Amino acid sequence: MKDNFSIMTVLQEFLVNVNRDLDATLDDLIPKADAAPSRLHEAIRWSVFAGGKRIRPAVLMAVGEAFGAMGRQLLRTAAAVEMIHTYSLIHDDLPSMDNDDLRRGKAACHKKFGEATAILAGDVLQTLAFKAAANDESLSAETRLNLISLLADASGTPNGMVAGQQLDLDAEGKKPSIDEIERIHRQKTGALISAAAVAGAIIGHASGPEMAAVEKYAEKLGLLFQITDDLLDVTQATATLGKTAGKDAAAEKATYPRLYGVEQTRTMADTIRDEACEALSAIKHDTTLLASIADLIVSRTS
Ligand code: GRG
Repeated sequence: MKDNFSIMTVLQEFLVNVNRDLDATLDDLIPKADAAPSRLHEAIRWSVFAGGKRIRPAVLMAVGEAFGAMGRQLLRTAAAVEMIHTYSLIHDDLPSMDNDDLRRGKAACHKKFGEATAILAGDVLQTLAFKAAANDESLSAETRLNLISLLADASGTPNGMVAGQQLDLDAEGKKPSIDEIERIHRQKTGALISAAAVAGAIIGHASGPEMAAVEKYAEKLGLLFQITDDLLDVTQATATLGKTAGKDAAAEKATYPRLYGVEQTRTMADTIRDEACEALSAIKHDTTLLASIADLIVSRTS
């Protein structure tokens, strides 16, 4: 049995390796900054390589590796998920959406390159993501199609991220019920995190019951991530977050702290972390790393 310190050391090492390999894959997949039209490619690279935490790729790689998949079979899909995530952040920061000047500790894409280029940079990242999944020669055609369908459902509508963003916009200034808040969280943030975990399980050929366990774990992880994000928005400073703090309250956003207060929300986050870890018990492989990712999410400070 490993102690907590060695589990965290293994996790840190895993994250460093994921970041290194993922960045190399993204660098391959995205046109170079000097390729025409260079303003567009500079804008894409500005946002992709701005220092994100790479949580979604880490979840995908950890699940895939738990089921015995090789890193090279996982990296393109992990890059696809990160490209979809980065596109969503670029569009979310636009004046017509969340109107934020700061992302990943740097100027938001539209502040640096202008609104029109930022919209196009997000558009291109989305198409590059699906191209990366379609052209992944390390996977069978059937697996690629399953992954493309999974990513499309998680990104779009009616149950994916874009629909979740619309629900979030619609809820501004209202007092949504807990069910409505959960639905927004599940779609806006949870859907892509869940898809990352499920993609790892698809690539690792998880059995039916194990896939159900991954889905349960992933659903809890997505919710946990958003609840933590809500908590950080009210408890952390802008410099620590790398994005503007306190925006949810200012926009009267639908959040857990707004409904339950900070302390009760922390307790709820701990319960959801425990439920995520319980779901892992149905998996007959080593899931220590997956449990430590849930711990990392609940204890993160940015
Ligand atoms: C505009 C299509 C569209 C969708 C927007 C992602 C999203 C949906 C909105 C972002 C708003 C937001 C701050 C949501 C909270 C959870 C979240 C997705 C945080 C950002 O993800 P991190 O913390 O970011 O993983 P990094 O920069 O580390 O990758």
